[in-house]
Amino acid sequence: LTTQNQRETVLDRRVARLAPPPLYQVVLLNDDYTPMEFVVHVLQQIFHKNEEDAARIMLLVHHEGRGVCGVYPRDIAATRVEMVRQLARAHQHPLQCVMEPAP
Ligand code: TYC
Repeated sequence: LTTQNQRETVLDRRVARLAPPPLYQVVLLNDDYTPMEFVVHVLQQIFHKNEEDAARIMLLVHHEGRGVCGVYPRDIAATRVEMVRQLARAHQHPLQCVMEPAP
């Protein structure tokens, strides 16, 4: 006879054995031409940042040359990189976005 508790224990062990997915950081790169307002818009629309965080990340990239917008499993990171590239292209801005394994 298998009790409900025993079945839950088996399930818990299976769940616990799943390795966490490798994570990737999506990084925005600075350039001299993309308007600051456009970068803030990208951070709000694609990375779901509030206006304050979006402005903070934009200024970090502006001053430091690059900055992390978010950390995600591979497919989600890749999709967001592609969305940034498409939006930048559509508006003819040279904004660059890359993904790299999270340290
Ligand atoms: N450096 C740009 C400017 O002065 C602003 C900018 C910020 C561009 C962040 C790209 O990822 C970027 N208009």
